[in-house]
Amino acid sequence: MDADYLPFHPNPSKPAYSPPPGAVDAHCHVFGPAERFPYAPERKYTPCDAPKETLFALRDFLGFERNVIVQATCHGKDNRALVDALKASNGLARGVASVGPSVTEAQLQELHEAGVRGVRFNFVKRLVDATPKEVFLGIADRIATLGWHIVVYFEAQDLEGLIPFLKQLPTTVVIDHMGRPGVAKGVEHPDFQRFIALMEDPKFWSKVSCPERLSVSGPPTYDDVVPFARTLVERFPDRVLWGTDWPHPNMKSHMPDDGELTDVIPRIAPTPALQTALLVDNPMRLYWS
Ligand code: 0GY
Repeated sequence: MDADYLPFHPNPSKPAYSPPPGAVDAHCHVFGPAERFPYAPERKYTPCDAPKETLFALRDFLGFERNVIVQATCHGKDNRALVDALKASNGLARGVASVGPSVTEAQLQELHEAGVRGVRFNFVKRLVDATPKEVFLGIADRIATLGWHIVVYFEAQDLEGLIPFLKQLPTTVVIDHMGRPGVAKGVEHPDFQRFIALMEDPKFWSKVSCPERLSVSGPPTYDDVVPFARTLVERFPDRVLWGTDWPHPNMKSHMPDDGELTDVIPRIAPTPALQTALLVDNPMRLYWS
């Protein structure tokens, strides 16, 4: 299978916004190279290779100092490309892995030593076949003892049914991409208000990321996504994270310019204090303490 989505932007622009010293890109991926780290047979899409060297160069170019690299579904539960990138990062990257119930204690320990601090549970039906909740709960209990947290990815229409499960999880729970709100509905819509109500529970964190996936108005400014992210940043300043989502897997509509994405930050976090919380203090507390 050849790559079936757009390649990442070959030449992102330099952002006008300068992230504060120590800023973390807390949601990004590495893919392949396929000849060394083959894609999972069960994958739902095939990415183009997005190697660690390119990620680290982008980090420096955009003005970030660290990365949190998240295992994406195209690599399944084979975390070797992730571990390889973490080991090459000189301590400047942490990871979120994907594991199954058969993972051994030794394997979890090895992931921890490489810099993994969380697991990802994916509920997006176009990306994965469903995993029984009991399986996730079993994994959750095991990783909780390592001090890890859980990253969950779901779409807005599935939140209501997931709430009892999410409340049951024994660790901090980080929700990808604001729970993927339908931005045309507006911030006041009951769907996003349900998400905000969940966030009132201090065990939940949100990534205020991925305007490129959520926007109807589109690039370069992604205006319709800004009020959603800004609402979360202002209301829950100590429990929000930001990431580029490079290399933007599975994007078919357009490929974002990572410089333009970085320039959205001061619009969703309008003060230096909010920017430092979002980009430095929060990710450092969750991934490096
Ligand atoms: C993202 C978003 C997507 C893909 C994945 O694991 C994945 O394959 O998360 C998506 O298609 O929305 O965060 O990378």
